[in-house]
Amino acid sequence: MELDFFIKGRETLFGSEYSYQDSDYISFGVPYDLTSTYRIGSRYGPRAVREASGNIELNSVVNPFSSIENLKLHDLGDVIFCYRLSRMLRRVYNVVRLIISSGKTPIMLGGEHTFTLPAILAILRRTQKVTLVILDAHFDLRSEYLDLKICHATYLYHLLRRAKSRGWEIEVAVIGVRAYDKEELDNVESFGVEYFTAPNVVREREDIRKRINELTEDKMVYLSVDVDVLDPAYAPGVGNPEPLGLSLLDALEVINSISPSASLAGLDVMEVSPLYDKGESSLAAARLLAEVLALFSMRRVKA
Ligand SMILES: [Mn+2]
Repeated sequence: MELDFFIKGRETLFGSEYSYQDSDYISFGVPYDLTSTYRIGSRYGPRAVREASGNIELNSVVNPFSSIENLKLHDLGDVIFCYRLSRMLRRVYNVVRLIISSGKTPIMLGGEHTFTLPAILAILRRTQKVTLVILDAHFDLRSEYLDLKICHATYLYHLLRRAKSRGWEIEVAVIGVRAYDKEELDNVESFGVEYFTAPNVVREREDIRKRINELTEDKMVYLSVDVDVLDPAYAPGVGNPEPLGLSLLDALEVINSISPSASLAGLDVMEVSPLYDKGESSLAAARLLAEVLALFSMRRVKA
């Protein structure tokens, strides 16, 4: 149609225009934040990250010879909102199930961190094992929080409990953590969660790089980034900002140390809450996504 020459369509992640069929990566947003306890507003995260992603260059800053210009990505749009969390969890589970059953890699834009639970359950149901690399200021390992069982502060607890009860193999490393309570530390112990605090990431750079590399060697890796892993100086627009966090470069260094032999089972970038800043957090999330995708697509070509 002649109008197509003049009109830009719907905003997609990185302006991608590939069809679903032609794509390796499928992105979708989850505009839901009803269990947020502090700064509500991550429902606007997907939209803000899409907008930011359309306004940065597609080269990789960290790996200068790679780019996501030709990344085969299709952006589905957002999961249809409904109030009831259980139904929303089910929707995300089904979206991820359908994406992976068509042989493609899901990319989820949050939305609250809660939705990492159904995303990984969908993957585990298919693969029975996964290595989880989580960047987060928090463990999210409470068994319940403020009278809610499933919420942004408890998703990892319920994921690990279900995985264990079904006999699925799940290895977990939480990186950049710096805010937790006693129950969570007990759960870290009982679930065997490996973790590196934010000060450790800076002080023991080489050791941590080595350990992440080892941990992910030949593994199916799911990477979950809660943007609050970054210091509020870099990303003030998140649900639960925590001082003393990572810089964007620290975070990218950690991600870069994922073994080249790992394959990417899925990826999410959660908790961007754009009402609390002037776009810094969405830009940080978009840049992070671009770097991760550049890294893995470079590897995909090599493989
Ligand atoms: Mn968090």
